[in-house]
Amino acid sequence: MRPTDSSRTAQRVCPLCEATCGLTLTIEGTTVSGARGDRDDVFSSGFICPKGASFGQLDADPDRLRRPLVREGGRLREADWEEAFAAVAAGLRPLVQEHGPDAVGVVLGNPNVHTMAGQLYPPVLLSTLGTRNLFTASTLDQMPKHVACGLLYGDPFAIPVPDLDRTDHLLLIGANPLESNGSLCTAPDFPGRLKALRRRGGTLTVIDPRRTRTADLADRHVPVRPGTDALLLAALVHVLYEEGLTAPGALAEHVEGIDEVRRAVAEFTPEAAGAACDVPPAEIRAMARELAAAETAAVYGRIGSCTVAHGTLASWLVDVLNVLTGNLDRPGGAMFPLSATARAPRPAGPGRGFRTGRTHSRAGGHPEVKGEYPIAALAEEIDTPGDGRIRAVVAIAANPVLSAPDGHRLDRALGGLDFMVSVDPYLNETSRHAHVVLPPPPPSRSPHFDFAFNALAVRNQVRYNRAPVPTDDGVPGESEILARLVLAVSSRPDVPTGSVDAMVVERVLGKAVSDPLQSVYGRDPGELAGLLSGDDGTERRLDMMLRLGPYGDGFGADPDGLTLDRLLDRPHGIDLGPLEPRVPQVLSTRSGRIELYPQAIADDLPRLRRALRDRPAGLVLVGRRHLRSNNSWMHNVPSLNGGSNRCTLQIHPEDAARLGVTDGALVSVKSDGGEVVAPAELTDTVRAGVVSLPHGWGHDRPETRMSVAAARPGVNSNQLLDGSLLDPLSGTAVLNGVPVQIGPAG
Ligand SMILES: Nc1nc2c(c(=O)[nH]1)N[C@H]1C(S)=C(S)[C@@H](COP(=O)(O)OP(=O)(O)OC[C@H]3O[C@@H](n4cnc5c(=O)[nH]c(N)nc54)[C@H](O)[C@@H]3O)O[C@H]1N2
Ligand SMILES: Nc1nc2c(c(=O)[nH]1)N[C@H]1C(S)=C(S)[C@@H](COP(=O)(O)OP(=O)(O)OC[C@H]3O[C@@H](n4cnc5c(=O)[nH]c(N)nc54)[C@H](O)[C@@H]3O)O[C@H]1N2
Ligand code: SF4
Ligand SMILES: [Mo]
Repeated sequence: MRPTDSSRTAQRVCPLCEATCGLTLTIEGTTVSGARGDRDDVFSSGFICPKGASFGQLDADPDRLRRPLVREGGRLREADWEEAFAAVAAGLRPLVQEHGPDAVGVVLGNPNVHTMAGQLYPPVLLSTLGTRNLFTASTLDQMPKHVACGLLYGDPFAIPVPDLDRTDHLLLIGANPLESNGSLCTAPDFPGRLKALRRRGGTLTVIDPRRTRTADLADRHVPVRPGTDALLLAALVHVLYEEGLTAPGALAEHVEGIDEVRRAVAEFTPEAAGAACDVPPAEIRAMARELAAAETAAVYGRIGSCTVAHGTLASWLVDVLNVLTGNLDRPGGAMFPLSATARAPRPAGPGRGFRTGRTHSRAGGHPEVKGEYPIAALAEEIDTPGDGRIRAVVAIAANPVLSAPDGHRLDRALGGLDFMVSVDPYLNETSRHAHVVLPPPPPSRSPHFDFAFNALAVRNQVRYNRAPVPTDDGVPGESEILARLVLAVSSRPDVPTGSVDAMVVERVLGKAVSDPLQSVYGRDPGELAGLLSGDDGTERRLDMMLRLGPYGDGFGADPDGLTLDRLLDRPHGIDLGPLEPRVPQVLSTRSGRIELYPQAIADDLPRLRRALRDRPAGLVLVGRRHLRSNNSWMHNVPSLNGGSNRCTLQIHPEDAARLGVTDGALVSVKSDGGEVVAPAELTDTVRAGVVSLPHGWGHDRPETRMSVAAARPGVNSNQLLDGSLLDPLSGTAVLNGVPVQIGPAG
């Protein structure tokens, strides 16, 4: 649509992936008619991808729910908001009263990290409910990284990111930022930044069983056998010790366990590991030498190194390599971002450390990790009879029927619940089971601040956007929806919504003024609360976090410091500078040092040693992402759906010839967990022995309302998994490197 006289523009950071690009939206009335990259954005400088460009279409999708749905006589019907919240209270409260808080399972999906509401309210909901049954997308994703960093640095959120713009050598493992635009490494225009690395004479190595578009940019592409990265990385560590290439440098005084790691990797010679990973020993040695020789280097692992059987070990080894080569915490290496809403830095010293397994799940006995149980175990917690069974589910921005293993079992389990509420804009494979669906307004009607991704960004910066378009009268924003959900499960459902934010403000400020390390120590929390700026509770909480944060004004202590009002004056954001060294202050291990060889890791290493020897025969499955897609929920946008964004089984021509599979023919993919049928796509971009199917498809269930997606449903790759394969240290589902059999369908 062409801009007209009546059109205006507004800034809005894109919530559709971790790159957090600043967009300039064109708005006609209340409709977003266009989106382009914001050239003045302090971080993204005008970059945009096809998903960001489709912001308007996604925002105005006619299938989006605009009113709540309430189940009556087995069917969902539209209802008003008061009725919907009353139904939630009536559904949940008696169950909690009769069976206790653990009868409610809370399921949090990926978009929660992309909304303000999803970051601010679920913690309050969980503490109000008091349930131990929390399941999130983290155990389909980055939980191994949290565990590895928790053990190494004492804080599961202290995740170093590659210093992309300054590094001389990037070793990238199981990530495809040319399609995903990056993950646990927030960098708008990741592709451009990789090209810039090459232009300034730097080198890129990509480890991936597929020759991805990212691999095409690399100096070296290593088509590893799926699921064996931990072996390969252990061999790289082995070579560093064997050839005297370890050089932790200034970091050494802050590290313990360097000698123990040497002994731990003794068995992982390039010869032994190379045979298991299908990487020639000479190439492993060359990779280790390149890493050690680079002026600066960063090792970075993502989905392909996390959602595998040794995900936590691989994530640990990534950081071990960064430490041993002296690249952790130095410019050009792997560094800890410092976001504007982080806790203000404190003096170095011993901390509380990190541990898992404080509780165990009822049916499967899985240890808690970061207060969560594996989402692969959600179905069994619902469908295994007995005391403490989950009888109700609160799902916020989650579609586990497609994104987690064994959707058929979960589908049945959700269908048998006493009560379920979904906060979701779509009636999809998961929300169709809800008794109440509460739809948040589209992104144009929501304010935006990146609590999660600023802490993972390759440059410190901060941006805030008010909602570009106001919500209609009487239509709550997602913050209000979640606050009212908190009240619905609390003992005081009738108090005003704003009391949830007021309670959080009171608690946080109360803690801050009694902390001698805070600039507000000794002040009156009531006085501080009165100083908060903002139009609503969400904004006042943001103002509070900014002012208490590392760049904040400390409520007047630093008159030049950051406040919400200052940020509002800068619609394109504020640059806070390049990443800076943060060791030892960032550490909160019990020793106050980097604990390079934690006991939990030592205890899991025998499993990796066994993997040197037992190499499964046959084909294995890996996933893939497509640029114009996002997990399970963007197949309903016409401009993104179609073309090469298809649910096909990619197979190498040699494997295809051996199995009698032809291009386009339907093939059966079978595994221990199940079977799906998909069209074959012959391509030598997957290595021989490996097949690839994308996830998030399978939009063929009844009683959903996603008409575009349903017209090209694809199949659910996670139906090949039964949920029993997990990385034991993190509870993360094994989604890659799954043994499968392929044959003609029929
Ligand atoms: N086989 C395989 N499976 C995978 C993966 C893989 O690589 N391979 N990847 C895994 C990963 S990394 C992840 S993160 C998970 C993701 O899995 P999920 O966390 O289930 O996330 P999505 O599939 O993105 O579904 C998001 C849901 O949120 C809704 N939604 C969208 N926007 C909003 C919003 O603003 N507010 C609210 N309340 N809801 C919203 C959507 O309609 C949808 O129902 O999938 C995992 N599954
Ligand atoms: N366009 C788009 N962007 C997205 C998403 C999306 O669905 N679509 N999802 C978002 C989410 S939730 C996340 S978490 C991020 C993920 O971001 P990335 O981690 O970059 O995810 P992928 O693109 O799936 O890349 C994973 C790569 O690992 C490879 N791989 C598979 N198994 C192995 C293995 O055993 N070893 C190695 N070394 N490699 C392996 C796969 O071939 C694939 O190329 O992307 C985010 N951005
Ligand atoms: S790269 Fe990610 S954040 Fe940037 S426009 Fe595309 S989807 Fe949005
Ligand atoms: Mo993810």
